[in-house]
Amino acid sequence: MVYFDNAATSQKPTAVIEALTHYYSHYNSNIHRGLHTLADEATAAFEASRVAVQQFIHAENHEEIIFTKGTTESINLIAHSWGNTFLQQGDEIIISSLEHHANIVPWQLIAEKKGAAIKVIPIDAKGRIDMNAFQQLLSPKTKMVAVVHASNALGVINPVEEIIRLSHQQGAMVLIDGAQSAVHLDIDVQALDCDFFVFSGHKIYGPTGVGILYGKKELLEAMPPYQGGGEMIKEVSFEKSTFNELPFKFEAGTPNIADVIALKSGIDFIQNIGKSEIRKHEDELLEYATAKLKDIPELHIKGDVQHKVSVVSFVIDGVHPQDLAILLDNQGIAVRTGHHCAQPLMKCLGVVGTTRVSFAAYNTKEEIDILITALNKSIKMLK
Ligand code: 7TS
Repeated sequence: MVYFDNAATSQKPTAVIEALTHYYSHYNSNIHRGLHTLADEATAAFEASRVAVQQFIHAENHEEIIFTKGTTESINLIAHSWGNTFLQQGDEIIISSLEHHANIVPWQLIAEKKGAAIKVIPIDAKGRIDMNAFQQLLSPKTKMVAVVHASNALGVINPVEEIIRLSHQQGAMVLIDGAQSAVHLDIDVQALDCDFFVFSGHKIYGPTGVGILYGKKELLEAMPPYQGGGEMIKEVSFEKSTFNELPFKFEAGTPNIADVIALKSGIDFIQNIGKSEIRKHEDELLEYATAKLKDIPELHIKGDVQHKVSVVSFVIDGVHPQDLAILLDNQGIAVRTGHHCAQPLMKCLGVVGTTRVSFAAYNTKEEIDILITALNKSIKMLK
């Protein structure tokens, strides 16, 4: 089995699986509200995960880390809570052509409700953002710039530092979708100075069902709760409720305790090897795979740029990605094919979909050799 679908979700280190089992076997309990030993233990582990995430992205305060169920929910929370409060008729939201549907649809929903407009930054044929066009789009009407850090479909890394700087000059907020970057790149939200940074635990070797929303404290404090219920209140009467402080204001109900706790083991896995070591390894795999893929005459890489994370996306003349995926699967190779939840991007690139190969820390060059052999065999069968 060769697993090259890491951009969709990574496999889980043993320590992550054991952290889940250990929690359920030894200290399963609800958190923040029990006055007993198990509840204290679970609460401490849950909050330790928050601190681990804070350090992972170098946030100033642990209150700025909100646990959600994924990148998708994090963006929906911001679009709903921030958007309902701060967007007005005629305001503009800028996104890029590279966005995952999760960073398009929530903005469409709130834009429609508030009478705001969405503007889209174009890209060139290699998937690079057109920074001149971006500057043309930016105006005092721009209230939010929501862009992906690294494209899930192509791997292309966006110049987010420059995007943030230019957006702030116009007084716009910036949300960075870090779903693909958090695992590969060093993230320092204070140095970036982004207003929001969102990502998913399951793509950084953690369990599914945990997402992270980082927001600057003063912004989160100015935003109303997303959902109401337990945990997020200070006092409730039938007439009126007052809300808990950060981060609990945004974490209504019993959270995903086990998965949040186990996320820390995923982060520890990355930190123990070292992000730069992992990146060095992944870059080698990327370079090796890119060179080998380019040897196949009818294969064309999409997003073939220098500055990218370990994702290679390609099309093959006369071969439908779906047919290819089935043949590769029969040979024990997991790749992703299709539009990668980025239909507008596929349209910009003029393709129906691509075949995407994405690498993680545990992949090897031998596995790439297996892929290349299988690809050549499959192309022969399909042509
Ligand atoms: N943003 C980006 C850039 C993503 O890659 C994904 C998931 C999401 C948002 C949504 O994350 P979720 O955890 O809330 O689902 N990307 C992919 C992918 O490329 N293949 O499967 C999921």
